[in-house]
Amino acid sequence: MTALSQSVSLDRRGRTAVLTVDNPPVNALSQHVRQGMRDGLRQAGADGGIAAIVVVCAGRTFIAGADITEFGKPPREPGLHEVLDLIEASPKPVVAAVHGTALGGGLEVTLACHYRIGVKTARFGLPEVKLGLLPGAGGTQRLPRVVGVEKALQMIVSGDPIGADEALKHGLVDEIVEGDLTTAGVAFAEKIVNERRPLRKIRDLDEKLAAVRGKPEVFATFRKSVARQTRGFRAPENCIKAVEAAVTLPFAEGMKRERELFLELMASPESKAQRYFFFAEREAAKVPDVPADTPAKEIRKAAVLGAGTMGGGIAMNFANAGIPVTVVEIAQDALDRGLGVVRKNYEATASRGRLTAQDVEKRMGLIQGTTDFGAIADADIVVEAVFEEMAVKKEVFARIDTICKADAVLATNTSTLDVNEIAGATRRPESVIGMHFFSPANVMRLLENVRGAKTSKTVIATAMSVGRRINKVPVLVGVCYGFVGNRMLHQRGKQAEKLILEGALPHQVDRVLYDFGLPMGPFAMGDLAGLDVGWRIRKGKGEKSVVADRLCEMGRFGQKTGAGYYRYGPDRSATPDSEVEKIIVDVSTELGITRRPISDDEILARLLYPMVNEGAKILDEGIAIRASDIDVIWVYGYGWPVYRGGPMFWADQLGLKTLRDRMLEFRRATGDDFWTPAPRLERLLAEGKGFTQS
Ligand code: T1G
Ligand code: NAD
Repeated sequence: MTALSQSVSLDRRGRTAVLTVDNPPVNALSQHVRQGMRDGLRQAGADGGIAAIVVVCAGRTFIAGADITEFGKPPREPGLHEVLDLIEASPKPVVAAVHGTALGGGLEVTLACHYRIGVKTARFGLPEVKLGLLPGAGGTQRLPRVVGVEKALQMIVSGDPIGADEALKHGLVDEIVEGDLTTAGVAFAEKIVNERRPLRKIRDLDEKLAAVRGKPEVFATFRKSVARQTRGFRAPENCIKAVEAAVTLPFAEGMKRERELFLELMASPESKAQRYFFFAEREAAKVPDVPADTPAKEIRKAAVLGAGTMGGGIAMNFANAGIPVTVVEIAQDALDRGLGVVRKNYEATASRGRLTAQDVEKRMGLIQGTTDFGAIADADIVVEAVFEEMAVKKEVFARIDTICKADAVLATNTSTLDVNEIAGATRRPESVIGMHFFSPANVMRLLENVRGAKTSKTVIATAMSVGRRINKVPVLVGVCYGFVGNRMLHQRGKQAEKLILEGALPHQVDRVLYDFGLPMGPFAMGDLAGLDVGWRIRKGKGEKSVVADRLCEMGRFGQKTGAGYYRYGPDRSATPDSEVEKIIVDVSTELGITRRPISDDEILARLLYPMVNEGAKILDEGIAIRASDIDVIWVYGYGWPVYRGGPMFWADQLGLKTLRDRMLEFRRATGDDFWTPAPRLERLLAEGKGFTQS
């Protein structure tokens, strides 16, 4: 075995050279990997005793792409294109042997090889679009030549990987192998040599491109089919253009076009944001004082208290992960209603072909309903989702404290109440943590885990790991009113109401945020969640929101009553309602406010700047560990467009001076301390730093 660089070695098995990449954790194509591969290909190429070459990886996966940490830095030789050209031009067959994931530049390496084999569990994908990029090393030119244009478009624009069986079906791999992969790779290479099989260069294939040449409707139809989910993203269109170039241009020119489109994206603010977010999401999993090797409790059995809007969805998450879950309700009818909603949700998913009838029964089989609290005695984790009233919560926690086993994790899904006070209702506050799911709980990926003053590290580690196991993105936050997401949302809500009293209208305010890239604005969101939820909380706290209160007094709770800020049709389409506009104008008059035209720019600043400013306070109070966690919360919990990174990253791109100065302008205009910049904002500005730059 010859070491060619710190991460690549060359070995010889009979007449086959084995090039092994070993660059933990995911064999990214760092400079030393590219250099080692180049040198290995040259050596094996020049060695008369070698008839074939196998490329294989050590560790848990095949090459998972270019090294994202090298992006934005000066390029270092050799480039990936040089390595791939060496592979494809090799006079000896080169076979890629894949396990784990062959992603991005990793899949492009296999596409430059003459043959590809993989293990049954291997996955193949081009996820570059998720980084705001496109496959920049021939993926957009070679993949359609193998799997066809439609399949290539689907894989490249979704960025989602396919499994080995599907890869075999589409000709992306030549064989699925078992046993030791290197041995299987060498055997396959020997077979190729012995059978004098041709050196298949994908660049020379044209049949699947010809099938689409002169049919631009294929691309038009595809563009239409992805328009909704790619709204605001820059990369998908460049991906489509690159595949179009594969169909309309000779290979070498197609590669040039791919390069132009790639470099355009690499320089774009959207890709910068999405690359930032890739690492932000991975950082969010790390809790500085809870080391990664902190033992987490094994969760074999779960329980959920309350089968209402949230309880049912939370139970589905456990069942979806194969974890048996007991759902406890106070009354049989409430239980039947709640489990009925769960079954309806599963059947709706099955009707869309995303689950089989067997899957539905299997998951329903994992969910046991009861009104007997005793049934949760052996649960490893209990998630409470009962009414949002402190007295009810404390009664429930005192009760489960006497029932649950000593090392059970006791979690509350409260969205506003003090987790420490709830924990205080037990004799084991160290076992209590907030697990704040977002509605609909079986869909929204965000999970705000709320660390109480006494929550133990094992309980934190357990909540973080079970969060990932039920396919959520867990972020650890501290105890305060509304935690991170809702606390920032609350600041935005205050301005939204002021804006419609001063002259804007709900649909104008909502359009500004929709155009910015959010799924909906504050008024449409209120109608979706139900205006009565906030109304009950405000009444409980003696607070007022004049227009919203007036709508609720009229029974206009939003979508659930067919009218709120908007009027809703049978298909739930929203229409601005002149009756609401009249109420708003009347309230302005009653409050002595002279209405004025308000620009979209002012609306955007007044909605988003207070959120960022509140984010700064949250960081100063240590409620969030890092600014990028706030961004992960907003992207996964509130649909903040990932191509803008998140509110804190966005503020950095906007410039903290711009933000601070505009806030001071608003403060001068209103005399309202609401617009006072947070100390952290002023401090970072003075230090010339940003929220997300350390
Ligand atoms: N470059 C650098 N670091 C990477 C990396 C990469 N491509 N992929 C992962 N890491 C780090 C990650 O930050 C984390 O670090 C650790 O590895 C484990 O990752 C020319 C331009 C492979 C499915 O987009 O999807 O090729 O936090 O926690 O859950 O066309 O990582 O431990 O310090 O995610 O098991 C295209 C990205 C690049 C794939 C494994 N490739 N990676 O998931 O582990 S662009 C991708 C993943 C490209 C070419 C273009 C996943 C994974 P740390 P992890 P995991
Ligand atoms: P909900 O009113 O829809 O459901 C609450 C359920 O709890 C009811 O079915 C009720 O019968 C049951 N219940 C009440 N007391 C009980 C008891 N002692 N034991 C067992 N069951 C009992 O309320 P929801 O919207 O599902 O909210 C539940 C919790 O989740 C609240 O704390 C809320 O703040 C929080 N939350 C709600 C949302 C949301 O969007 N609705 C989002 C995040 C968090």
